Amino acid sequence: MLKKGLLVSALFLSGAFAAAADCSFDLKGTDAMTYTDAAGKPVPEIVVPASCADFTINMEHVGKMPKTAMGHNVVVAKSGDVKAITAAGVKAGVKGDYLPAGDAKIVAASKMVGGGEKTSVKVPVAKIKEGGYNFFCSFPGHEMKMNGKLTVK
Ligand SMILES: [Cu+2]
Repeated sequence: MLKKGLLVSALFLSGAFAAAADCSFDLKGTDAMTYTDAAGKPVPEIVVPASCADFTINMEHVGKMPKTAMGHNVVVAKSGDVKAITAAGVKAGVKGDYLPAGDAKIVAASKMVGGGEKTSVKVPVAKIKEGGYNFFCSFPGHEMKMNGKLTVK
């Protein structure tokens, strides 16, 4: 009885961990104005499994610079809307996380963080299923380097 119970909980736990891994991605932000994966490699694209209801992008700022100088966030929007969002974001300033408040073009956005801080953003997969979406940092000038494709497969 005890053995069977342990096996069932082991299976349940491994299933739960696998699901969590599939529907999330761990991104790092650096003082060099880049996003990297856990291994420190560039992230030109994040593939989102179509089976996920929500997809979470976790972002850890592994640098040391403050939010005011090298802040990073993760914003999701249609590729064609990125420039308009970052342009409007400059006006919002660091207090507004360099994002226009209430802009319908923003599908999802994390808060802006500085070195040593973490944040995350939950993306409703149904909203990005049609394709053509990107993830990027809205800190002024960062989108040039901190920008990748978000592809549902
Ligand atoms: Cu940034």
